[in-house]
Amino acid sequence: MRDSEWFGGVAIIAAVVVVLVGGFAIASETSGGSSAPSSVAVSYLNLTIQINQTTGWPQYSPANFSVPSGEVHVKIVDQDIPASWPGCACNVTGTQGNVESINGSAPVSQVSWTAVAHTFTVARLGINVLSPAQSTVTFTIWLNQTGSYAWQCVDPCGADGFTGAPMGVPGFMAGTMTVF
Ligand SMILES: [Cu+2]
Repeated sequence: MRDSEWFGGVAIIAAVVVVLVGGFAIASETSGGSSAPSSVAVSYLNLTIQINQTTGWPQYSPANFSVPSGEVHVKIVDQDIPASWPGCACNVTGTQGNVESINGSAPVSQVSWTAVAHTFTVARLGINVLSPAQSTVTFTIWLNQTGSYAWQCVDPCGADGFTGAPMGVPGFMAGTMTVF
């Protein structure tokens, strides 16, 4: 390589760096201006599962709630006592990537039946999320259509497995999610 070729290469690299730095500066100015680019609406939904002190039943709180359409980051804090669900396939479906994160872990697409205490299941949207006791579950869902969607826990957490309260009791292990 001759010296003139080497210096030519350096000049081209320097020019590219200048263009990149210049582009970054322009992008920063634009994002701080009044005409911010249209962005995807992101909202947050926090649900808690606690033992109702009056009935002694585990209860989702809130059980009936409204959430904007778009991308929703959901967090479920499950404070119930440990439980298991023998025979459960316990696959995560209907979330972004069909995964959930438990206590900040790497995303998982399946949860061991030995740990599952409750579920958050929205049949019409194909959403099924597993909730281990005394854990925090996070996941992201996309809500494309407004309307009312029934949700329920399909884990047999009732007095007699699949039957009996609070299974299917509105305000406890069932409710309505309104997408607006
Ligand atoms: Cu349940």
